Amino acid sequence: MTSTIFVLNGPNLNMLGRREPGIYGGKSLEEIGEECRTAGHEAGLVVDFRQSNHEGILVDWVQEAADAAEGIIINPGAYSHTSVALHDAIRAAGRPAIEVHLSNIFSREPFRHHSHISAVAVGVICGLGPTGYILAIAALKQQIAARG
Ligand code: CA2
Repeated sequence: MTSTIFVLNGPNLNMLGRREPGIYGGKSLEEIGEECRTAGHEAGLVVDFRQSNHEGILVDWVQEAADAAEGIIINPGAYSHTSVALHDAIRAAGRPAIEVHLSNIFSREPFRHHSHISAVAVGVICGLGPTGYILAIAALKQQIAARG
């Protein structure tokens, strides 16, 4: 049976490709979403790719994933560094979650070095640009299969 995964993106990631290409690369979020859908299809997964600038909407989607998805890939954007609500939602969802960042958050400002999400993720990928999402899809497929 085909599994669905949610790929969730947080605040300002809708700006990708329009500003700060030196940090985040030149691809738009729409292009990354299309690449994720293609990689998911090749892996036998349906990718539901979403973005919101609102913390509560991201929490709603993580809660939805508990029933509607087998796993979650999330780039929480700046909420990584602030959101206990997203931490709690991911913990409660009971689905494997992989945290992705386009940039290497550890080579940037100190306030980006801690993520509230990492402790409730099965793994974290950062610094590899959009490739990180594709690697996360392959890894999440393994996680889902291992859970039966
Ligand atoms: O590296 C990442 O993927 C981040 O999650 C991106 C967040 C940042 O707050 C995290 O520390 C690391 C910011 C996304 C903002 O994206 C923009 C894209 C273009 C122009 C402006 C912002």
